[in-house]
Amino acid sequence: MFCNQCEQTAKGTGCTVVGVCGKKPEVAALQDLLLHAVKGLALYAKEGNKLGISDREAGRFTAEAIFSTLTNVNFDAARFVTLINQCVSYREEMKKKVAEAGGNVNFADPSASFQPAADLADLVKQGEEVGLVNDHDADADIQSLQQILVYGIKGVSAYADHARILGQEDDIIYAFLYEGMAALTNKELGLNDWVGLVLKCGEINLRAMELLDAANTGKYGHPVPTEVPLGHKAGKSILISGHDLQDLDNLLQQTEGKGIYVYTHGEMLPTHGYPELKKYKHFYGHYGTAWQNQKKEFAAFPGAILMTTNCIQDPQAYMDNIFTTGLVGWPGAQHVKNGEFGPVIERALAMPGFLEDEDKGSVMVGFARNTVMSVAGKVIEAVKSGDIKHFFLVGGCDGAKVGRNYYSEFVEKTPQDTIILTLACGKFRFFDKKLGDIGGIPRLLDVGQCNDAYSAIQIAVALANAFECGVNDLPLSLVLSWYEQKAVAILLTLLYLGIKDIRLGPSLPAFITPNVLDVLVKNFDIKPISTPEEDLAAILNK
Ligand code: SF4
Ligand code: SF3
Repeated sequence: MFCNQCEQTAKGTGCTVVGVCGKKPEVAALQDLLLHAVKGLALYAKEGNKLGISDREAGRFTAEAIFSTLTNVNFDAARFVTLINQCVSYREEMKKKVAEAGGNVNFADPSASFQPAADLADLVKQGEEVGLVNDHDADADIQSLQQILVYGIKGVSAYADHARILGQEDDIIYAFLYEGMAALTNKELGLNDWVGLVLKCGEINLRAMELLDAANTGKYGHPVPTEVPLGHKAGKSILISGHDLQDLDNLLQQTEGKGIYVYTHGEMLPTHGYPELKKYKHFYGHYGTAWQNQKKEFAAFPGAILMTTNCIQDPQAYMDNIFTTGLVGWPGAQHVKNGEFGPVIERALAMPGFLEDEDKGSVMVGFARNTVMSVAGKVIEAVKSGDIKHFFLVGGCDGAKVGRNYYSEFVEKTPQDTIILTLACGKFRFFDKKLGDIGGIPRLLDVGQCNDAYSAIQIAVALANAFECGVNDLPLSLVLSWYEQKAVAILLTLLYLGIKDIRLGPSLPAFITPNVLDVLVKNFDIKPISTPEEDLAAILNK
C-alpha cells in the first residue's frame, strides 16, 4: 500500500505497511481501486456534461464514493466492494447515455473499461496495480499537484455530501468532481494546467461550503451564543460524534421522552448553538475532546456511541457500544442506516448511563457569522479605539502529534487585546480556556465545525468591507492546523480567494514537493509554524 494523504502519514512520507490511522493494506488497495473506477465514470460523465447530460444520482454517488476514501471514514473492505461495483454500473449507464447522444465513448485509459474481479482477494490485487496517481512517468511536481487535487476533491466531496443530505446541491460541483478525476487520466497536462485545476478545486469548494452553510442554517437556524455543560446528568446516555446535523436531529427526535440524555463529542460540539437542535431538553452537554482521544474517552462512556462521519478509530475495546451510520464504517461495528437509530437507543437503554450528576464547567459556542456580524458595530468600534489590536483565526484539525501543543501555547500567549476565532476539532487544545472578554466581546469565539469554514470566511469578508480594505489588509492572521483532506480543500479555497500569509502546521503535507512549496511561498506567502513566541512576535510587530 501507499497512502500519504493525511498529516500523520508514516515517517512523514507515506504509510506503506499499514496506515498509522489503522487502515489495512487491503482497504487501501480497495480505496485506490474505487478511485480508479471513479476516474472511469468521470471520463464518460465529463463527456456527458458537454452534451448536456447530467445525472444527479451519479453525481451524488460520486461524492459519496470519494468521501468514503477520506481519512478515518470507512475501514470496512466489504463496503468498498459494493461501492466499486456500483461505480462500474453508473459508468456503464453513463456510457450508454453518452453513446446514444452521439458523444465520444472511446477512452483508452484502463479505468474506462475496468471490470471488477469477482472476489475480494482479486479486487485487492487489482487495486494494488492501479495506485492513486498512476502516471508514474509524470515528474514529481506534477504528481504532487495531482495529489493535492485528489485530496482537495475528497474534501469537496465531503462538503457536497453533507449539503446534499440537507437538500442543497449544485451540478457544477459534481461536474468538477468529474473534471478533476478525469484529468488524472490525461498525460498531456502541464504544470500550469495542474495549478489551474488545484485553484479551481478551491473555488468549487467555496461553493460546496456555501451550500452547506445554507443547508445547516436553513434547516436549523443560525447558531446563537450557547453555554454547553462539559459534565453530565444522571441517566441513560448517547454520545454522537462526526459532523452530520441531520443525524443528530433524527437522534434527538427518536430519543425524546425516552429518559436518555444526548451528548456531543468532537466536531458535534458547535451543534448546541443551533436553535432547532438546542430546543430539545434532553440534548444536554458535551463529552470528551478531539477525535484522537476517543479510544480512552469512548471506553469510559457509559452509553451508546454513534459515529456519523469522520474521525473513527479502532473501536475494539467498546465494539458492542459503538454504531456507525452513513459513510462511516469499521469491520465488526454495527452499521445502522441514517435516521434508523433504534438499535442505538436500545443499546443505550441496556447500558448503565451516568449514575450521578457531575459539573465540569462549561464552554460557549455559537459565534458563527450571524452572531459575530450582529455585534459588528461594537467590534469595529473596539478596533478603531485600539481595544482590539488583532484577530487570530486559530483553527483546523486536531491530531496525535506532539507538535500540536503549539496551538494551545499560541492561544495562551496571545495578548489580552486580541480576539481568537476558532473552528474545527483543533479547538479542543484550548476550547475550555477562560480568556476573558474585551468590552463584552468574548476573546475566544467558536465559529463552528470545519464544515463552517465558510462562516469564518464571511466574517473576514464582512470585516474587510467594514474597514474598506482587503482581507489581507485586516489585522487578522490565520494560524491553521491540518490533518485530513477537508482541511486541504479549505486551504485551496483560501488560496483561491488570494488569502496570504497563512501559517500552517504542525507539519507540511508529505505530498508537497519543494518546488510546489516554493510556488505557494512565492505566490501566497504561506509558511510553516515555528514557535508560538516567534510567530506571535512576527505577526504583531509587522
Ligand atoms: Fe497513513 Fe493517513 Fe493514509 Fe491512514 S490516511 S494510511 S495514516 S496517510
Ligand atoms: Fe477533525 Fe477529523 Fe479534521 Fe472536522 S474530526 S476537523 S480531523
